[in-house]
Amino acid sequence: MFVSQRALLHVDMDAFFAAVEQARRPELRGLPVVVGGERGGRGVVSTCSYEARAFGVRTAMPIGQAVRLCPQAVFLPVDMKAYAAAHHRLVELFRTVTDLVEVVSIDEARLDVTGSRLLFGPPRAIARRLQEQVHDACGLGCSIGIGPNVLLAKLAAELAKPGGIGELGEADVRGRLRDLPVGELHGVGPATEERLAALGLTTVGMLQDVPFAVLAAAFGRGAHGLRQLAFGRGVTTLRRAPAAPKSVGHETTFSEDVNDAETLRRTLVALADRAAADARRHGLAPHTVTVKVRFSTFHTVTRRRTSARPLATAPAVAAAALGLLDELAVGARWVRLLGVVVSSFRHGASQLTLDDGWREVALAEAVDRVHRRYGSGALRLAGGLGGRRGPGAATAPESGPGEPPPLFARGAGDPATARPGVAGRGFAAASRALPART
Ligand code: TTP
Ligand code: MG
Ligand code: MG
Repeated sequence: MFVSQRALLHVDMDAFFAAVEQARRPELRGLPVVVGGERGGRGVVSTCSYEARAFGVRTAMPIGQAVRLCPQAVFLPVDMKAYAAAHHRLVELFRTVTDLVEVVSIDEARLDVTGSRLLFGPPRAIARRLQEQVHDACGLGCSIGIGPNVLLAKLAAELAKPGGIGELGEADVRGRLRDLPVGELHGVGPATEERLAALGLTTVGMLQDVPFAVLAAAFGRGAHGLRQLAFGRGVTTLRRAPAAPKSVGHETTFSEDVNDAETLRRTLVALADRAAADARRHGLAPHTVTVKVRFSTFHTVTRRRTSARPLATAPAVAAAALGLLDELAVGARWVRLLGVVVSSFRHGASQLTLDDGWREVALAEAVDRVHRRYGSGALRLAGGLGGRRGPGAATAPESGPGEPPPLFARGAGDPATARPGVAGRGFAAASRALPART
């Protein structure tokens, strides 16, 4: 009989970007490799091989400092195309173990192997096999954590770095976990760590034992979350990617009919912007754009165009939509409704980073993030509505969420500071080096 407890694997690649460089250039294996920019450049370290870490080089460190610490290191620019390709190969491999795979970041994934045990044996055996497969297929090393929930599995992976397999179960919560520094808990950021230290709480055990009232006095509503972390309680079910939609679109019914070409064009660009953003949120890149025009007579016409190349960005969708509007020769007729739909999704948007257009995609994704955080009026395409909404902006309902995974995993959110979107340690500084995140 198998125990019914959930078995999750957390896979995190070792020195991911640097390892991809070493895998494709065998002469770099065993050498200190720093990824983030050329020697003499002004960037920061994205990551470095463990050989470079031995010299004190770390993620988010200015390249100049890395050069001083380890002058003999090989300094390489970020090649996102190569890392994204490796990421896709890895995810495919993970899916051969279980179809319950949650991609956490470019180098991290969670696998629910609860049901795979009958076929592949105990979680540790599955993890060992997976490490071998990752090595054989991609020439990369990874660390794997096994746990009953995402928190313990991730922590186990971190403790097993590099190259190991670790396991943390319920029994460890009152055992091994107690001696760990609080900062090891995913979700306790540096600020919280400092505030805990001010209370004299430096280990997980101390955080378990401190009277709740003390914690509540210092952290208010964050106290509960901290206590949960201290006892290794985390989510046990993985987020599956939502089913991909066949099309996404937006339409506007004008509060008063419009026959002014400029207003129509600006409205269309705004609609294209939103449709493109929705597609990207689903990780999809459309090949087809459809424009719908309903006249004041209620007569409705549509026109569509399919392009061989994916329309990965809002400007590409907008250009196609404007072309279609021209073809529809609306002329001086009064228009009641305008709509843009994108469809024919063939590739994930993240795969588009493999094309030349990936910088543009990255920029568009950054704009999406600003929209999500500050509202859709925060940034607009030039040529869009210029901050003013079209006359009567009655738009179709937003398509569902389903955000693509972040490039790098972040903390589970710092429950004590509870600021959504605050990046994990070292993230903000290092991410500046990456066009994808700026
Ligand atoms: P990590 O998994 O945090 O680091 P790593 O894989 O390089 O090393 P480790 O063995 O400790 O897991 O991040 C994955 C990749 O994301 C990393 O190779 C480079 C990139 N990255 C940045 O570019 N900037 C950052 O601030 C972080 C954290 C990661
Ligand atoms: Mg990693
Ligand atoms: Mg990682």
